[in-house]
Amino acid sequence: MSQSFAKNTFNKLKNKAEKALHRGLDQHVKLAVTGLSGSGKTAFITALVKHLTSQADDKNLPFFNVMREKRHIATKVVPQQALTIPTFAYNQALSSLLPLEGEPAWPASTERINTLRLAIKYQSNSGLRGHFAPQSTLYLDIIDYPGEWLLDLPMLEQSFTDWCELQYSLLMQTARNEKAQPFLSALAELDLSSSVDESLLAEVAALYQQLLISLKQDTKLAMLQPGRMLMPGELKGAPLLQFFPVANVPEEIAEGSNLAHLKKRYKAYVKEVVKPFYEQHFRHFDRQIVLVDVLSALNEGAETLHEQSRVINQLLAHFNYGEASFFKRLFKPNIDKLLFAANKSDHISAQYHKDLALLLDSIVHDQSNHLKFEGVQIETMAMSSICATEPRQVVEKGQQLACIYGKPLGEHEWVTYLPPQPPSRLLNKHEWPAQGFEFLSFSPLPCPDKRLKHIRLDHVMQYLIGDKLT
Ligand SMILES: Nc1nc2c(ncn2[C@@H]2O[C@H](COP(=O)(O)OP(=O)(O)O)[C@@H](O)[C@H]2O)c(=O)[nH]1
Ligand SMILES: [Mg+2]
Repeated sequence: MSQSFAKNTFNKLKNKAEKALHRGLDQHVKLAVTGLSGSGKTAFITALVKHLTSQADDKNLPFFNVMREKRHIATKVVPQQALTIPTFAYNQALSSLLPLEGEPAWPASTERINTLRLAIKYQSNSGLRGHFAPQSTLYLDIIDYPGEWLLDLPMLEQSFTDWCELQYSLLMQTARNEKAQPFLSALAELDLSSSVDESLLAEVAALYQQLLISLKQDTKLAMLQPGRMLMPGELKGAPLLQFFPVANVPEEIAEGSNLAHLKKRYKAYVKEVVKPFYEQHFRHFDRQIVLVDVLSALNEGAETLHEQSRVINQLLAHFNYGEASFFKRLFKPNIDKLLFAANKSDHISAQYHKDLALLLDSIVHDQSNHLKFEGVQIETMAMSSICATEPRQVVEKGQQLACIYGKPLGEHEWVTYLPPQPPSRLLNKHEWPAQGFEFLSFSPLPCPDKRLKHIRLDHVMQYLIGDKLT
């Protein structure tokens, strides 16, 4: 009697302890997803959620250990904790890719930060957790934010004068100069030292904004600041956004002048837009994936690819956690794993995926070495969140050609197409092939079985969160 009483109590206690332990062992990870607009953030998050919530098995995700080891129990979307950030429109995105009727289409693009929380329930496989708490839950907060915002990072360290020097000199480059003429001539007519004329400043700022937008659309150049001019969101029309770089900022700036206002707005932008983003969001991220549309950059040419490379390296320099790092002192970021993914690898044949990964690797190589030294893990991969093509072997003149089959974006005919081989390292201008590169974009494939296909999304998952699911 007394023995069974003791046993009972013991079991109760054990139960309680398990529950407490269980709670204690639930983990939270903030995974940030970024990349320039069009790099595939929406598609990536949609695919991530779809594969985890309804295609989560070892056949579909063999390189994701929790799947291969059959320890995944179930994943579902749960209410997010951040109440001020819009929720990622998962159902909307999915129904565009898997419509009940009609043709599938890529989800509409979003330009704001948004978030979604997943609860991943799994069986622990080791040690303490495995023994006491057979089931654990990983709460994964996925945060989607425009890469354009990240590009404002260097502004935190630049005075208005520094910023002008850099940005104005960029406008003198051949790639930008012609497009910049309307802005530059309006600027030439603006008397910077006369007393402020807000509507005039707004007009010139609008020309500068148009310039940034057209550079982005037509050239895919990446060094475009301020980033919020490209994605104003709720700041649309705010005076805070109405500034632009000028040539030769004098040391003495007359109070109340046009120039004084530009400087004031620049400072306000840095303080009230750039800084809060890092304080409220960025420094709380645990893991970061940066999606890079390498193939589109190759399509644009050497200049665009080199600029993307410079931008990535500038970014990485800011991730540098060395003691002396300005960034570290200011924000103490948490990110301990960083993944650069060359996305949309379904646009090329499987035999070239390696080249694509090597190319991205050669872009991040120098800076990544510094980061690794500081204990940040950094990796590059070629992947595709949502496969829009199928491989096709074609024999031509006795030769096997690895082609892809799909429906080019905006067209009605399906094509079998032999994509070019991407270079496996950053080529300089002289090495660039005369005919350039042409990689096609495709519409999403119809999926009668309601299952999305991916390329190496399981590797990506393993790298980003695999260690949290052991
Ligand atoms: N083939 C292919 N195309 C993709 C993939 N991900 C994105 N895309 C294409 O890139 C476009 C932009 O993607 P989106 O996710 O909206 O980019 P975001 O602006 O970064 O959110 C899509 O409309 C697709 O055309 C992918 O995995 N494979
Ligand atoms: Mg998006």
